[in-house]
Amino acid sequence: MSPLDPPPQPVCLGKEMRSARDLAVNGAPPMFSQPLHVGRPNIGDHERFMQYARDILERQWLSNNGPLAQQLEREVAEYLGVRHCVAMCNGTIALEIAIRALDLRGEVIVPSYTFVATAHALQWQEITPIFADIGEDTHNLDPEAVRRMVTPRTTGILGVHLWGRAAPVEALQHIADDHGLALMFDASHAFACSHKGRLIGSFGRCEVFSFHATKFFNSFEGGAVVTNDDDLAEKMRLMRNFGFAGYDNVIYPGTNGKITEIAAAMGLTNLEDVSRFVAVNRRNYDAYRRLLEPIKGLRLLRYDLAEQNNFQYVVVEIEATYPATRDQVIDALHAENILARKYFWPGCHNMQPYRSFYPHAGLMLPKTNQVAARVIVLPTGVSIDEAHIRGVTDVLRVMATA
Ligand code: T4K
Repeated sequence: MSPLDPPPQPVCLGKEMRSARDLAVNGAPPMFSQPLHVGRPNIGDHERFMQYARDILERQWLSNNGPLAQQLEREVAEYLGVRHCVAMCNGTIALEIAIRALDLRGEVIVPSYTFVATAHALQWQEITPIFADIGEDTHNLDPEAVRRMVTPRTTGILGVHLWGRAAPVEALQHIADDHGLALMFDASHAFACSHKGRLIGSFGRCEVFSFHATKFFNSFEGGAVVTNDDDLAEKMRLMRNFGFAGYDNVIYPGTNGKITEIAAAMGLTNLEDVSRFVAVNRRNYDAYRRLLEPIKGLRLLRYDLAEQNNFQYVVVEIEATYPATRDQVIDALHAENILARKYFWPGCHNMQPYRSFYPHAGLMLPKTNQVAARVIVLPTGVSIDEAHIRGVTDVLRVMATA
């Protein structure tokens, strides 16, 4: 086999799971033949993508606001119901540019329970991320905790729609209005998710998506800021292209945040399959829910079924009544070739440089610490089916009786 050949797909070996002796951590063979990953990409029609790729090569236009980048912006804006989509090379740069375009400085309030890029996008620009606690059930910012963190140096609130479930948009908007703060959202997880019947994308001053390979909707690497604010959109378009306003005319400090044509081609391909990805994730989520229900001590994170959800994250909390700790569960699953993840442990405040800057931040973040210590994220997406899910839940069922 050449190193470029696709690796064999993980097959559930379907071993009998009667007792703890059947667990791979106790010396039995693993449940899966190959690693079963969290974050396997959702990929649309291969031939459609190849056609786009051939067109790009023929056209010899590879980057710099090419036709596919523009088409992706139009189609994403239309899909989300916003005036502007400014596509970028990744979600982190999109966050940095949005933060800068909003002229945030001093302190910005963020959750600690998020991927570290949310905090880094501020720190990178020497803005202090101030970590506010989350709700134990929502995993999203707790508005009361946010209010407590406002100081004279605060210029903004950066909410995160974690797992695609909306942050408390209205409560955060009230706090922002009361204190004259800009409100923006990291919507990296929330493509095709709604809040009060409206697709996430048009809340706050702007919202930022990641189109990373592991996200519900991917363009290999990529991201976008979406907004209804014409001036803000214009400023961000300048910033992502070194501040160029035409040949030889730089009118703004900028960086290189451009999306490539091949990334836009992947985005356009996958956009056509959004409803299929939702359907598959929903089917997987329902299977997990059915099979996890009888297992005591495991709590599957629920989605509000009155809203649109992408069901991209199968999040399980290991409660104190479960006979194994969260880390023992992770070790046991990994031994079975099930690469479950501890997102977003240990919380940004326990990562560098924040741990050194604010060694006591955890005192204000009790719920963040509790939730981060309980969560595991299980595999889903278009490469996962019910046989895989049965294999995963069989391991968790046997551990519950150990
Ligand atoms: N804000 C939030 C709330 C975010 O979650 C993220 C990204 C960002 C901002 C920043 O957006 P970007 O700048 O990334 O666009 C992954 C992703 O790299 C990261 O994009 C994502 N959040 C985060 C939640 O997850 P890791 O450290 O878990 O990556 P890694 O390499 O361990 O991959 C995850 C799993 O996916 C593995 O099991 C392997 C599998 N995988 C990965 C890739 C890249 C594949 O099967 N195929 C692939 O192509 O961070």
